[in-house]
Amino acid sequence: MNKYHTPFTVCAAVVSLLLSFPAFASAEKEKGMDEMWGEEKLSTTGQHPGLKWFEDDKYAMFIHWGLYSEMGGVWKGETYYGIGEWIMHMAEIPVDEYKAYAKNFNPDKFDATELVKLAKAAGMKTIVITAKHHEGFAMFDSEVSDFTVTKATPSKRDLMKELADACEAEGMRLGFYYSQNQDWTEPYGGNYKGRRPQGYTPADFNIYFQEKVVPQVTELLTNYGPISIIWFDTPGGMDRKYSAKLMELVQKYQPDCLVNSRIGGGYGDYVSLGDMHIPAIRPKADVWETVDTTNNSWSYAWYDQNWKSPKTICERLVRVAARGGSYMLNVGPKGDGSLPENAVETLEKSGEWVQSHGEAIYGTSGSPFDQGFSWGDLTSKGNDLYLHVFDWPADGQLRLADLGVKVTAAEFLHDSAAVGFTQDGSILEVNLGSQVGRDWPLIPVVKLKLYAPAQVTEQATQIDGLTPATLLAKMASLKGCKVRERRWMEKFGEWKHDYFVQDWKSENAKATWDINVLDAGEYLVSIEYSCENEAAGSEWTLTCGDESMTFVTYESGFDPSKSFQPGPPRERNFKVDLGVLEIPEGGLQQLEITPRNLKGKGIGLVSIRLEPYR
Ligand code: FHN
Repeated sequence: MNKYHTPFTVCAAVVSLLLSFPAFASAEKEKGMDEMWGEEKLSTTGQHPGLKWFEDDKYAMFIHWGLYSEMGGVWKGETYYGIGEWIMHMAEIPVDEYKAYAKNFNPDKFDATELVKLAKAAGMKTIVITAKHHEGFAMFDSEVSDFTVTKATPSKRDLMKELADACEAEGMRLGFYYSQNQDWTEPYGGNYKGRRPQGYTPADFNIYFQEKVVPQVTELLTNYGPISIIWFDTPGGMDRKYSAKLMELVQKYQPDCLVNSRIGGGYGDYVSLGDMHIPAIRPKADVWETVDTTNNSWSYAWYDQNWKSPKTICERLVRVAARGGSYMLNVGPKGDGSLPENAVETLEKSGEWVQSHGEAIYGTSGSPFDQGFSWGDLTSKGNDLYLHVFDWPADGQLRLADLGVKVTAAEFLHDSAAVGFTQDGSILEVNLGSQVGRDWPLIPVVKLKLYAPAQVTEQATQIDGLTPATLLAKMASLKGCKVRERRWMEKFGEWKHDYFVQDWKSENAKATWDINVLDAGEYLVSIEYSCENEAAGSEWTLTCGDESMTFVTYESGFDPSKSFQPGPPRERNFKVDLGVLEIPEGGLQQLEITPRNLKGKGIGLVSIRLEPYR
């Protein structure tokens, strides 16, 4: 065996192992992780009174902490790359050995108050922690299981109680993550990793549910004071009667508590998008959140040094708030309860920005524009608009299309220094000036004061002549082709998402974007696409008014995600510069792509980028 295992070898081994057990072979087809999310349309979204605080607070801490944290990505001296809390699955750890490992769990460096204070310093208003993850181990005292921190580890500390007390003392909201479907160490639990008992049928899930889930969720709802969120996960395949029962428990014991959509069955108070999904366009759900990681893995993994910078964290928070959502950022303590230094530093540093720019985050309503900009994004509150500048534009100028209302003043939020602007007809120009010679916050924010709330009626992508613009697949009108969502993992458990136009039926097919040209002129056009072998050599025409350009597309090859997920392989995305296109006139126009000589089903077109060409 190699020293290091990739998820590919591990998954392949697990699948064949599962198939070697008759019970698994017939009844338990392996599901993709995204199939397990159980995303469904909610009927109850927007009705729970608790959604007011949820939407206002915007920012929460997620914590993945369990036995897997003590392993830190290593089993018997071997490193398993991927999300750490899945190590039992990746390393095929036998159930007995996994359970016995609990004796090594010693949270002697866990200080609940310190953790809550860190969340506060980061600007977070709620903590949601894994009370029980898929491994089945309870981080709390439970009467119905021996596989708990209080009974199976030497420490015997009820860690959830310690956290609940610290949250109460510090005025922090508390939520519990509970894996209601998957339980890898329970013989009747979802995706049990051992051999099912003689005579097992899938209906026996009911035994696990009634004897473990119902009592444990009840314990969490009754023994730890007020709970703000019960965060369920991976319901995929679970009958909706179980989701209904869980909802009933929450309503009975803690009616103020919110429940996320991963309870399954179409229940829940708000939608949790797919992991790590920062949506480029405002999602359809009324109330939603994105859950994200500080590095790659949710739980601690010794090798994972891919820490998001403080600025990246703030940008992702702003992007989510700008699209009207809430952001929950995860940290993974080590088994001893201490946090990796980078996680602490990054949260403290990003927290300084969040605290000093709270006015532009908390209680905001998102951007009046459905999509963000390459230079940054917007949030709004009442008559005020906040321009979050991620990338200082080359000549210090920003240009925005019609806000529908007069701007009365503009200033930097951090020091109230006035910012120059002109509002001529329908175009607003904001003059940030030079970036040089001043001490800027991580993300400078311009506060625009308006006479009334902005009334944006035009959502066409703005081509401003100053900064690059991206035309996304999801914004296109389509004829003879389709838009699809695609999710893939770049590493095991690390999700990416995009939308792409595909299945071009004939040379009459076309994808058309409305664009709002604020500055006519020359633009460098590039596209991002994937292309399978049979479509290689297709020719395409891109047209805007009387101007057009022609290009050919080549095979883009496969990415490695087929190693981690069941299902067909995914083509890699290519980014290619096509050349310079003249857009001779300002105002509302259309840009369209059509096949000129179609091979196979053509490309998967992700986006078109227009960059001012000077
Ligand atoms: O399988 C889990 C994973 O371990 C992690 O807890 C994430 C967090 O959203 N949820 C599931 C996968 O989506």
